[in-house]
Amino acid sequence: MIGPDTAGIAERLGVAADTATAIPQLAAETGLDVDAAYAVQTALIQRRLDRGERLVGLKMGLTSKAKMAQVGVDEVIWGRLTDTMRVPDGGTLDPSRFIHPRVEPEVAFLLDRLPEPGEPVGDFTDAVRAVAPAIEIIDSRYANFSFSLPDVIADNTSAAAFTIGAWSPVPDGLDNLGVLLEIDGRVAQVGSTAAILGDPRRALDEGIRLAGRHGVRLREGWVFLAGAATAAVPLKPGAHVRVVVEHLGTTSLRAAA
Ligand code: OOG
Ligand code: MG
Repeated sequence: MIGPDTAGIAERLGVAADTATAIPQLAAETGLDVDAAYAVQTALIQRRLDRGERLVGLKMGLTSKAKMAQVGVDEVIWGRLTDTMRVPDGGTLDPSRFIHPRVEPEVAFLLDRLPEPGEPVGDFTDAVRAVAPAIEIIDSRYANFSFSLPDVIADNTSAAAFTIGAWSPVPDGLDNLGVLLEIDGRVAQVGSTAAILGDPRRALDEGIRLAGRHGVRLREGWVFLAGAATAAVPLKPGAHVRVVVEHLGTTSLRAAA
């Protein structure tokens, strides 16, 4: 039997993102399983690299129960970040570039030298140079933000944009820091970094392991988003978004009106 048309599916998802036009789910119809979905994601990212974008990091998805429940998928997933997805801290982003963007509070790691494939991470402070509060903007290319596990993997785990606050040295503990997502000065979500796999440091182990299965190695100097600590909130035109992570500080962005 001939497998799913990886290049064709990546093209459909790429055009959906480029034109901010939602498409129907496609995994069931094309027979996409998890492995084939990561192959589509690779082709989708290659399409960006071919037009000059650079790979700058990795993001985890569905590392918290709140996120799993919100989208009805309960497996940890990972996706890729490119340079054009980064919005400066305090910067403005044009929400009309997206279909139905949502924002979520995250913790970012700046990666240092990582162990060889198959070796344990060992000391977290050897693997991570610095940590920061972050905002991820997600935008499913599927209508109604509705997808299956292979659908969301193929769609680069809904990655759209991200903002990172000032980097801090790695603190002693990261496992129980308060997290706040504010929209226009009002609290939209509250949580704790404990929601991220019990401890966001665990997300790095998972990222190394899961990406390694598909031949992807994390690189020194890359950014790593550990996954959202709370459910995501729609990003409306004109909104001011601020994330606070206890001890790590804040980061913000504005959606153009
Ligand atoms: C999938 C991406 C999930 C996270 O932090 O959990 C994610 C989605 O919710 O569309 O980025
Ligand atoms: Mg996220």
